[in-house]
Amino acid sequence: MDMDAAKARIDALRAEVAAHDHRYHVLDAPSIPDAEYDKLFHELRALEAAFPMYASPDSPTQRVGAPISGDFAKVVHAVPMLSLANAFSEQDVVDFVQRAQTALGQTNIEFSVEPKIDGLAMSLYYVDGRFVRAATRGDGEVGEDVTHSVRTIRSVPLKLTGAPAELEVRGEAYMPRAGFEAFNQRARAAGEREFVNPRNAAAGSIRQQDPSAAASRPLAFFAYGIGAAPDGVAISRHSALLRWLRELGFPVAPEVGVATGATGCLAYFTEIGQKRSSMPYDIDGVVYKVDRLDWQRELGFISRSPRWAIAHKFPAEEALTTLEAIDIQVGRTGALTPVARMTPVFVGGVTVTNATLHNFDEIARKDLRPGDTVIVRRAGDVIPEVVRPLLDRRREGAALPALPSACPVCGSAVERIEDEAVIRCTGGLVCPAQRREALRHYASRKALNIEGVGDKLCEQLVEAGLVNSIADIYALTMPQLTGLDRMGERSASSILSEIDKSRTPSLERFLFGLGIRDVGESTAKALARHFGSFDAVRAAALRMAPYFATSDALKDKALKTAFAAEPLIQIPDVGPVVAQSLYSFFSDPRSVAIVDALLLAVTPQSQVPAAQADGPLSGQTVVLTGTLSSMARDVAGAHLEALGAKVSGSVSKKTHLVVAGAEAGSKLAKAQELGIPVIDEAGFLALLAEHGRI
Ligand code: D41
Repeated sequence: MDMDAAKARIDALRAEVAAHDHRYHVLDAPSIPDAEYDKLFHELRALEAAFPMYASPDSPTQRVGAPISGDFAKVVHAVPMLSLANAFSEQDVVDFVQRAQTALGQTNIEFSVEPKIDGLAMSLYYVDGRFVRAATRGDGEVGEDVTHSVRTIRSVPLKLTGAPAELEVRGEAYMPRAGFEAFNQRARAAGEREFVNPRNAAAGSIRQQDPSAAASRPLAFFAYGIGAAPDGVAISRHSALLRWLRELGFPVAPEVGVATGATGCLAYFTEIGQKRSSMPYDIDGVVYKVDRLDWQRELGFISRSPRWAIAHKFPAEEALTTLEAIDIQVGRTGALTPVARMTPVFVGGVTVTNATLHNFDEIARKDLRPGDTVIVRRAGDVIPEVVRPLLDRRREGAALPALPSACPVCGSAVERIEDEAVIRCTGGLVCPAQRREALRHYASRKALNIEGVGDKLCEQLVEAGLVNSIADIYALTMPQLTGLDRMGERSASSILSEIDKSRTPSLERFLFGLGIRDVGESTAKALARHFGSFDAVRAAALRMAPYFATSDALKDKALKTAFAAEPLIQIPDVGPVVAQSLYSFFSDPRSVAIVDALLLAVTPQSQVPAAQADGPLSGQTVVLTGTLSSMARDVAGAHLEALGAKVSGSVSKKTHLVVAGAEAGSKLAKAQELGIPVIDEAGFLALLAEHGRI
């Protein structure tokens, strides 16, 4: 870079950094993520180092910490409040530990390890055990007097017993997450400004002029150190100092501990990282401090950071990137889901390129337009989210995407159901996207678990026209498969054998695999357990016809009562929504055709339904004998058990009912002898029908 270009860039960066400083520290309303700010700051510092002729005392790099807003009285810190150097990688930590150990001529030294609270550094000053003043850290030398707000923080002790004559306690004021949520909810309800995160909420609250306003904000405090060493207190370790502060009545983060060497510090980092999302306050890393105070003194500090401490930061959870496009994905049920396509960006420890935008209302609510610079967030293992656009970086002419008027894949009309945010393709299985998704779902691990039939193959099969409905995969042949791109004989034959293996699935996997709307894994399982056979599920679903014949049939009192007594509705997971979805599926000729074709190739395994404690046949013992032409004996038994009956193999005085099929022999004779009621197959089917089993 030539000198002129450097000068221009330095000036631009100074102006930009200064503007962000103002927004962050004075207005408590940052407009870019911290990591983005750090990048600008570092670029500026690097340029200033490379071009020292442009050094200036006015540069934001010459000031550490926050500017003084002028609204508050200034407080000069008797002992400057140092800043913490940062470590961003394991190597940085290893280097830090190595440097300290080499300087001290020691190995395996101990560190006080602490969560790094994402709050506001503060100094609390006590005289004769009385709280007299609180100041923000400010630039480390001079802070602001915020005694009036800090006095309202309930976890700050106002009176100490057994304290030295003078004591300055340092720590972080913060807003617990729960308090932050509640606070923002109230602000929203009152039409007031919400804060972007707990840190800014804490900063904004502390810098409130009106202490009663500060008092209504749920702030808290954790101590992490002291100013000058107090008189008459003999403490030789930082960990002991924290204990002493706790005994004096100061809150200290419960996660603090002691670790040995780089290995111990890194283990602590991992441990806290795992706890992070469940902790009640935001943290942005951990802090390691040489535990022995005499060693701290020996190490001293460089510029404004102690050589004996370092902050190990978690990877940034927010970053800026460009929203390149908003694509539309068509799901298995036809739902059109907008997806953000972004310039790849490293955030929260992974590279993010796509993020679901859920639905079109969400795009409008967030005002996201292709071309926008956006903030992307990814916390812990949470799915990435597009938080918001930076409006001041919006290109002219950027427009909200139009609502799709047709399916982007098959061109079919779309529908939007009232009160639902989703727009759906009406193409059903005409739509290749829905066909592909149906197949992918059917073959997926939790459904039929057909190994080798993944995303890519499903796409190829549908594209090549080999599979139009899931039933078609059972008709696939070797030549068809080997005709596909990149498909050798070996993989083709292993896929065919995997498909073959899926011909006798459990009932629950089969039901789940059909992809019936609103029938997830657990509902499928509940249906399978309750009904025991596919036919029974289908029959129960078809019994729903009268209730969904018109959209307000269920407003009829009598129908509503009958509905509540339906076998399907007895399942805990199943209410009107699932019932309607099941009915729609089993009454739609398109899905019926697929199911019937599928049942020629696949035999879902019937299972013994879980006995119903309060079924219509509860307490009755039933004996099955002879041959039934309409179903296997175990299925018949399963139906009876589902109705609460106990199925027994032998007739006795305790038998309540005998079902006698063709060619029944001695059991039938015995029942007649004992005068026990006997029904034939037709009677049995009528009984099952009466109770909604078929
Ligand atoms: O929890 C924190 N945010 C925290 C901040 C902590 N646990 N320890 C800290 N220790 C220091 C030194 C080592 C310099 C006394 C700190 C900070 N400083 C700090 N907070 C803001 C600037 C510096």
